[in-house]
Amino acid sequence: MFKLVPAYIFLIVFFPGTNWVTGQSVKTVVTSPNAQTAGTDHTDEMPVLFTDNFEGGSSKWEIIDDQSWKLEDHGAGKSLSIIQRKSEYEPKVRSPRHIALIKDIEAADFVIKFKVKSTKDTGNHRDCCVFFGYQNPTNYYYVHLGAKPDPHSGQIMIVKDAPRLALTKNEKKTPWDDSWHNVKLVRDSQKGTIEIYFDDMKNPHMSVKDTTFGKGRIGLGSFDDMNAFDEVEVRGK
Ligand SMILES: [Ca+2]
Repeated sequence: MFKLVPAYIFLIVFFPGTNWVTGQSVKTVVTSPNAQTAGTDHTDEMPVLFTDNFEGGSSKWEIIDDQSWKLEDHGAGKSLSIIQRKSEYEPKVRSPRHIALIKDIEAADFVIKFKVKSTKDTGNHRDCCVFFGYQNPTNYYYVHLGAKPDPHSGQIMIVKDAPRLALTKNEKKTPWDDSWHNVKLVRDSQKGTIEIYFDDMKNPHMSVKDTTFGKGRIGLGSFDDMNAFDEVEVRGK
C-alpha cells in the first residue's frame, strides 16, 4: 500500500520552511564569512558585533606599532598582515609585541572566528595570538597558538602586571604550514571558560577556566612572528 502514496505528499511534507539537507528550519540557517564553521553551536546565535574582510582597509583596528603591519593582497582579496618579526613596541612586561585591537568593541561573552596563515616558519614558537579581556597593555588574556608547546608556547596565557603566565599545560602542537587555517575562540565570562579551536571546530585545541578579567577588548596578532589575517567575525554581548 505505501508504495502507492503519491509523490506530492512528500513535497508537502518536506518543502515548507525546511532546509532539506539538514532538516533545520530555514530561518535558523546562519550565513557568515566563515560558513564552514557555522552550525548548531549556541555561540552562533549571539548577535554579530563586528566583521571585517579588510577589503575596505584597516580603519576598524587600533594597531600598536603600525610599522610592522600592512594590508596585503593574497590573491583572493586583502588581509591584514604582520610583515616583519621585529617591532618597535616594547611592552612593560614580557608579552606579545604584535597587537591589533578592534576599535570600539568590548565584550564579556563572545566568539571570535577568523582565518590565519603563518607566513614565516620560525620553528617551535611559530605562533599567532588572540587577545581578549584586554583592560590595558599590562592586563589581558591571550591565546598563543605556538607550533610546539612548552610553558611559554602553545598555551592560554594571562598578562597581569607581570610577564605572561600560562594558564594551561597544553601538549598539543599547532599544525602550522603555509596554508590558511580557521580559528575560533569562545569566552563565557559567567562559567569562566575559554576555548580555542584550530581547524576542528567541534573539539577544542585548548580550554581553561579563569575569571580574572571580564569585559574587555579583543584583538589579533603574534608574540614575534608573521601572519596574515582575514574574514574576522565577532559575535557576543
Ligand atoms: Ca579579505
